[in-house]
Amino acid sequence: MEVQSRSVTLIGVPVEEGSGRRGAAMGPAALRIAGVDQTLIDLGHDVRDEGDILVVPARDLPNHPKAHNLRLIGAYTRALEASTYDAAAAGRFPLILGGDHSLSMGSVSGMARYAAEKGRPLFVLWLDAHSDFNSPATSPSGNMHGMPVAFFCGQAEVAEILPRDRPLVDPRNVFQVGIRSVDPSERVEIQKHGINVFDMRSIDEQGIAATMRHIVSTIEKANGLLHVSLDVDFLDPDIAPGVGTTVPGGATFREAHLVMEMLSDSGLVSSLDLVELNPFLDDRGKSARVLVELTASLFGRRIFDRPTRAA
Ligand code: EXY
Ligand code: MN
Ligand code: MN
Ligand code: MN
Repeated sequence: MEVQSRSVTLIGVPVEEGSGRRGAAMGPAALRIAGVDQTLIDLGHDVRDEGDILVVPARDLPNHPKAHNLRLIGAYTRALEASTYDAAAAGRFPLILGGDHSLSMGSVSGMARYAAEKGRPLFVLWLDAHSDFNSPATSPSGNMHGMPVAFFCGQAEVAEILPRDRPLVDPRNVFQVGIRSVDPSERVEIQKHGINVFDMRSIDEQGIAATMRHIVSTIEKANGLLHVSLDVDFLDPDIAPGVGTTVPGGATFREAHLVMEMLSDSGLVSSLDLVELNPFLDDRGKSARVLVELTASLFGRRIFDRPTRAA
């Protein structure tokens, strides 16, 4: 299959205050050092790097005991919502270099606004050990990187970070793959709201290829756009130790690549987050390199071209 050349905008988001520990702010730098831009250029894409988003805490937001650093996370959310939307509206592919997972409140909201303007449904593929469906009311930690899915589905309102009438993501359009660490209240909420969960047991039983075929065909039938959010802890800690929330039993190197290769073939993906990379915890750049390799697979790198299947 011929790889379509894309215009890609890199947006660095050095946020770590959603995670409750230091280090993820170095993520964008590590991904650049691992060569994310040149890798995409070598694959034939047009790459523009916007540099890092820098914000000051939003003074109109309250301090909140159960949503730590709300004023700062709120400011990042607003700025990234706008940058992501602007890149997509300019016909470019927003590639977000994180930063902790709270940034997806902004990137997904920006894509939801773009999709709504296009009259197409937005789907989200959440590749993560965690379901990230807490709200300030349910969170055991108060860390906002555990809240983005609830936020962009309209279930984690705490103060007006974004306009309340903004386009939301339908929870039934969210696919979570690789899940293996869910809080008791999240378990209730994700089932109540109809999130599609493919936990690690389901991947063990069905295989990742069948899982991805199902997801891709669902999105194709709906003529949807797809945002992919890749949390480092989706991967097994053996291949990606550079993250603050490792959980054993994650996706293997080949499972993760097959996800990206099948997504690449589908042509459905319109935006990507690379999140939770903590270079301070990494092993000689290993996790940053894996993320860049996976991005290359999503953008068309192949071992061999596949024969075109007969219709
Ligand atoms: N569920 C836990 C919490 O809300 O505190 C842990 C969340 C970890 C989130 C990481 C980014 O995926
Ligand atoms: Mn996450
Ligand atoms: Mn996670
Ligand atoms: Mn609810």
